[in-house]
Amino acid sequence: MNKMVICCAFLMVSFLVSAEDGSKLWLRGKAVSAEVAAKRQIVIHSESIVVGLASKELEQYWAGSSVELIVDKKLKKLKDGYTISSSGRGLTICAGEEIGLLYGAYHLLRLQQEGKDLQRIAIEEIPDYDVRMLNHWDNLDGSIERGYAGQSLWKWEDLPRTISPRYAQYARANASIGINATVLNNVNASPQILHSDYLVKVKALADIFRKYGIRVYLSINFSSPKILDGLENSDPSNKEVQRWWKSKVKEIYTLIPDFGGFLVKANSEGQPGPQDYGRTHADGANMLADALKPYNGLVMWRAFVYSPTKEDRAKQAYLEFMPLDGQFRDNVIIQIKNGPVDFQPREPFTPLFGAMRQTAGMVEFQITQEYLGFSNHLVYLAPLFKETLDSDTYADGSGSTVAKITDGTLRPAYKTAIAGVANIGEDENWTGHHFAQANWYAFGRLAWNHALSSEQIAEEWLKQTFTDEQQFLKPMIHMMMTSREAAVNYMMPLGLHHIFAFDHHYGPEPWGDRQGGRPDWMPWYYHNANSAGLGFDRSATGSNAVSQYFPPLDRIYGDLETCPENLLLWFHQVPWSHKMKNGHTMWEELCYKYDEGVQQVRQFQKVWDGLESHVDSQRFAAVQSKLRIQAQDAIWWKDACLLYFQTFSKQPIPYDIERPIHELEDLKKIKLNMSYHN
Ligand code: BDP
Repeated sequence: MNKMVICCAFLMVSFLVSAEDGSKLWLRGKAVSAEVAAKRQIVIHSESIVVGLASKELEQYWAGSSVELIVDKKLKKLKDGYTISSSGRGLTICAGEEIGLLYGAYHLLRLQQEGKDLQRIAIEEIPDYDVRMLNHWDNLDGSIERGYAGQSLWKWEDLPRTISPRYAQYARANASIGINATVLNNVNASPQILHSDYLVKVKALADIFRKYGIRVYLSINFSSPKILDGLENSDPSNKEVQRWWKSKVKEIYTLIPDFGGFLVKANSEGQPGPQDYGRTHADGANMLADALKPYNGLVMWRAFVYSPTKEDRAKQAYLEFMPLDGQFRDNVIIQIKNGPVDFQPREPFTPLFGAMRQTAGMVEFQITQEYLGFSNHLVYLAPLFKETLDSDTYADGSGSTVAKITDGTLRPAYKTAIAGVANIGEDENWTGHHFAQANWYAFGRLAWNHALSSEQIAEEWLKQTFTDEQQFLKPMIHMMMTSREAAVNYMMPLGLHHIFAFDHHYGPEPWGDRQGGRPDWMPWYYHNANSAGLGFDRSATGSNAVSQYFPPLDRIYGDLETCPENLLLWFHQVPWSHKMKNGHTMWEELCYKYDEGVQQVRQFQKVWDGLESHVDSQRFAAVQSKLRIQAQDAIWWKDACLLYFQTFSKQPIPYDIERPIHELEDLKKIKLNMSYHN
């Protein structure tokens, strides 16, 4: 070998060693040496696979003292949680259910990874929600609706025979943060998922996930009986249809004894549902609930229903579901998007939370960034999740937060649940953007404990995923913590919403219009810009959506003077000259907010570049490049929205902020070639 070849080989090897594609997520513990392992014991008293896994994780990665893992079925109050305590001899993890031991093991490993003091430990962890679930919007052809991290992880063609190693890696990552349920397929569901050929594939996945405490659920198409088996209709009051579902459910449970249940999008955006037959959502949900009940299965019935009527879209879920309160079986949970329109950068909470007193409700968040820059923008979503969970509904007086309404504290429930629409695909780094992994992580952590602060979760994640060096952590926690507000600023400040480009939802299109298209899919429906002002009047003089909120929120939101300024244009059509609290006019404030958003992203770039020495070169370059896209997009958003709204406000952009660098007419010509899927 000549010198050149040796040198190249050496470079190759060192590249491979340092190659960092992000595939390890936050699970980067180093395997302990035989010497360290010999000094301590991991003691278990069970043959079960889950307990075996807990012990294996500790054997491999735990560098501390001995650990004993004990299941005590009497510890019911822990649910699937655990305690960890220390004594002279070492540590003990106790749980009421076997899976609790695995969660406890991951907790210990997390503390170790974070460099926490492990000498004296007294931990008790009880999860806030029973069902902590991901919703995959994955189609059977491998595409993902609103997926920005490549194709689906599920290789339906190859299942059940070929098992990708990523299935177990996925399950392990979820278990490490307490996620215990997964809906495998898109809410816009193909009936085929219930075909026997597919159910054996689903079983293969369920068999892998079970070891990690994860139950599989499926989205179903309400017309399945008719489409799959040629029944005359899929009317829930038709006895044959009821029988069909009962026998389908039996078939599923024979294959998958711990199957979780169904997620249903019915009579929404063109999906079939009970209303096709003059029946109600309750009729449809109850039919499925009755079929699932003997197996303790659940129905997650989505409240995301709206139709192009004269009624404000933001009011429709409430109008549809309130009259049905009390009519649902106890194993039905109404799955409600955090905001009343649709996963926007900022929305108030959906007023159905708290209003339904006799029906279980759960929050649905979107982890995939359909409306937040796809996998191109660094937007840390824990503050958005917390904003909803901590919102006071005032349903039972002050302190009735969305979290307390949904976690069983204020509304007894057969099972409590929370869902997040997954941002996971087959990309090496799972989520497209390295920092989008933090949103998967944050969802899991908050589903377990909604009282955790966004800062704490960011810090945990950064320490495990990158490094615990303070010079890195401090600026990066700050960047993550401000990133959601930055996105709101450069996209839709002051309560603006849904002014996205049609269909794919990437980039601005406040001027957007489609001949003959549904008004409630058009930006003008939401921003109502005209010479008088900007915003949607949802006060008593407008759509009166404010009346769906409990006092005093109805009054607070309904009055221009008391409405929080970050929701002003959500609830009011505001004159351009309206004086804001800081003395700016609404128009000036809009300009400053857009500018602030752009400046924030430019600052993110500077901070990241300055941290190069703390990050491996591969992830450094990847994030740097994404931040460049984000900065360009932020300017695009600002120019598009300000130049367009200026045609109504007819006022100058304040002279102390950056001037637009685009022409409005050029921006209007941009048509991104993006499909709905991927
Ligand atoms: C919207 C998405 C659409 C989903 C829908 C839903 O644009 O792709 O099918 O939500 O949640 O935001 O059903």
